[in-house]
Amino acid sequence: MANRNQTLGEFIIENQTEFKYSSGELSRLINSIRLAAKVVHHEVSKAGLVDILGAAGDTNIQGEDQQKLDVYANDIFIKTLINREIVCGIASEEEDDFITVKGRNEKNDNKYVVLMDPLDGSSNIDVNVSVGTIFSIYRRVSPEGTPATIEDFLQPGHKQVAAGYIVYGTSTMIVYSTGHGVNGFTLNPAIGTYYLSHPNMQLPEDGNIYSVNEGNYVHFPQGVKNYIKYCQQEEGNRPYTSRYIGSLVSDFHRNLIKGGIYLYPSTSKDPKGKLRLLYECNPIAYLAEQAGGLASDGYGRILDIKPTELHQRVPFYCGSKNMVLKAEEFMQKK
Ligand code: P6P
Repeated sequence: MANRNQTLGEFIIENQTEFKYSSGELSRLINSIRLAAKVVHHEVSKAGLVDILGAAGDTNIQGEDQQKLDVYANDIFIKTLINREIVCGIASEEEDDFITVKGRNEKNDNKYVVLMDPLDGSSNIDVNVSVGTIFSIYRRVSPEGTPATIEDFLQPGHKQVAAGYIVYGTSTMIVYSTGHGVNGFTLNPAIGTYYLSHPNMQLPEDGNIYSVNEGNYVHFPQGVKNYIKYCQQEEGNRPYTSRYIGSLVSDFHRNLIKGGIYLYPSTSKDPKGKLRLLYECNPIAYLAEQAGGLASDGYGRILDIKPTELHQRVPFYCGSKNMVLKAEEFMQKK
């Protein structure tokens, strides 16, 4: 039985041997993410009070205005990861190219690469709606002692050794997996400690929530239009409830707990969809599968896609197993 008073630190130590590379490096990596999340939580929770809102003036490779908190979160996670001397490379939505990282001994013998969306859903910041950080961790495939290469980052999602997110919502939570199920930890900001609040999270096989930006309806493939109409029909536990926060982490987190499906289809405007494969879809897909759910591009498993570029986009259907299967059925009919 999970000990709900267990702290994240105690949980990491207790479960360290489960991890096949249990040299303690992955634990130190998760610990660095834990620390960075606390620092970002502190800024996000007071965003309305200090002049940190509003676009930083720059735009990132996605052509999106960079909110100052985007830039801040990116800097905090990069600095914290580098200081822990575990990663040989970092890729971020906010960085055009990946960053190679040398250890203090000026060698490249660190074994992991991290890919991240440092502040997902950042357009919600100015309206006080929850946002999140998403991270994905791989063992490097390039030779130790040499600088990280693009191949270290272009691995299929099923090669991830860990993945997770931080949701800065009504409370701040870390939800992550190292391949042995999904666990959620809630931050007690008064003492800066995370507690095991959601042990062994399971995605209900069925749900009655669908999450999609219906403003794009006219641009969706016909299969998606047909699936949305199916969700709205009176039959069985339908019509489903429509919930769309505009923050993948928040929509996924709700569906993980209650059951549901999140859809970001391709559209005539964005034929590849909008979401990025490497640091949004793969980590969320890893968690979905670890929790008993599915993640698809409408035709196949997200985690089997062989990436070809750092910021590539894919259509994304993720959540309760039977809901994703039904959405795929409508997509494949058309
Ligand atoms: P739209 C945020 O920019 C994001 O990547 C996801 O977090 C979110 O679900 C989606 O895009 C929102 O996109 O086009 O519906 O505003």
